[in-house]
Order: sequence, then structure tokens, then C-alpha cells
Amino acid sequence: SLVVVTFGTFDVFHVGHLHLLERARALGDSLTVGVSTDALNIAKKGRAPVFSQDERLRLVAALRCVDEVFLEESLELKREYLIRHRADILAMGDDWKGRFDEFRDICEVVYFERTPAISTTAVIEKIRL
Ligand code: C2G
Repeated sequence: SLVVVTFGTFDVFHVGHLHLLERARALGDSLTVGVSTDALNIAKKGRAPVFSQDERLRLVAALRCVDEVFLEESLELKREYLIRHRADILAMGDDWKGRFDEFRDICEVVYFERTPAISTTAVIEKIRL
């Protein structure tokens, strides 16, 4: 059976995240999601997510389209995660287009169009106003 793997922070979970996960799941028979740790986000974006890694992991794990979750601790471990979780397909939003092509030797790599006009930043701004 075909295993699909994707990665993300999924902070302040919204319908853009859901749409990405549903399309990823539809590519295969199961979906495994690597959820970025708080430390990885602080290193990458300079701020902690709104929701903690435990909360984000639980929310993503509870979705009908998600079969398995794990914590993504480092961007440099992507190849190891793909091997460990037996990925047949790596699916990502097209904000990462081309960035994971180096893994085409071990799995298929698919980029989906991002859902327009929704983002964690936009949600935070809307609440702030
Ligand atoms: N996404 C989307 N449409 C949006 C917002 C997000 O399709 N409007 C997708 C992104 O393209 C990504 C996934 O939802 O595939 C998760 O988005 P983020 O939580 O922003 O993920 P990011 O912080 O980019 O983490 O190792 C890679 C990183 O962990 C990815």
C-alpha cells in the first residue's frame, strides 16, 4: 500500500491546512504527518507557534485523513524521516516547490497549490483587529 508523508507546523489550524492534508491523503492509502517542533519554528521563524507542539500534534492526529503523526525536529533530517516512515510519496504545498526534489531518488515528490487568501498570519491579524 502507498504511504504518503507530509510536513508542516499546522499552527492555528485552518481550512488551508485541511485542504492540503486531504489532497495528500488522496494520493495513497495512508498519510503520515511530520509536525514541526516548537524549537524548529523558533529557529526557522524566530518566534514560537501560538499552539504548542503537543497541541498541534493532537489536532492533526485527530483528523480523519491522518493516519500517523510524528514530531519533525530538524529540516536536515527529512531524508531519514522519509526512510523511517517508508514514504512512497512526499506531498508539500507549492511554497516549497522544488525544495524537496533531491528526494526523488527515494520517493515521488508532489507539490500542491496553496489555498489562496488563508494563512496563520492572516488569522492572527484578523483576530488582532
Ligand atoms: N498550506 C496550504 N495553503 C495555505 C496554507 C498552508 O496549502 N493557505 C500548506 C503549506 O503549503 C504546507 C502545509 O499547509 O504544505 C503546512 O503549512 P505550514 O504549517 O505553514 O508549514 P511550514 O511551516 O511551511 O512547515 O519541513 C517543512 C516544514 O515543516 C513546513
